[in-house]
Amino acid sequence: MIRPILIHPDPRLKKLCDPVAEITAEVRQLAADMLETMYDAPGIGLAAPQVGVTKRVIVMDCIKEGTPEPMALVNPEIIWSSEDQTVYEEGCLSIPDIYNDITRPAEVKVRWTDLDGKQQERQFAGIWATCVQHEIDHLDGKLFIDYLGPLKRQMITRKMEKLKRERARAV
Ligand code: K1U
Ligand code: ZN
Repeated sequence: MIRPILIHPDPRLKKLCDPVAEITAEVRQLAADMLETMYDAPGIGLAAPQVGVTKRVIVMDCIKEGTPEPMALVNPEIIWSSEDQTVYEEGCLSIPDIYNDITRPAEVKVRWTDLDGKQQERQFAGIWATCVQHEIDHLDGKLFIDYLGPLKRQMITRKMEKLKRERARAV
């Protein structure tokens, strides 16, 4: 099921999400719905708070062409970050049509629980590293615009408020 994506500003996007205690059918369904929502948007990642669920679940697939590589990560944690930094022009499905260069560690090692309840670890590089950091930030109530200066952030927030007013009027 495709779930509606929350648009900034929304208090649910600012919350610290709760760890998942157990992999249940509900968690598996949430991950499946999030992947469907992400592919439909389209996007390369999605975090549970973006669909209004304040649980530590993210999904990603950064393969743009070729065989898809869907991933669902429960309780993801960054356990190592490279000294090397990289700049990527990030977007966010909760901040439509806004893109900005963001600097982050070029590589990260992440530990998470998969949908079978098994612990996994993997080192991410390139767009996968940028995306996993962007998604884990969502679980901590942080958006990519929080890395920008206050004036730019305020300008974007006002644009999004206007977009939300227009969308509300259109229904
Ligand atoms: O979390 C999100 O809001 C999803 C976001 C993930 C992301 C994008 C870029 C850098 C870091 C994290 C998106 O997927 S925005 C849409 C996007 O990047 C895209 C859409 C279609 C094709 C390719 C990329
Ligand atoms: Zn985002």
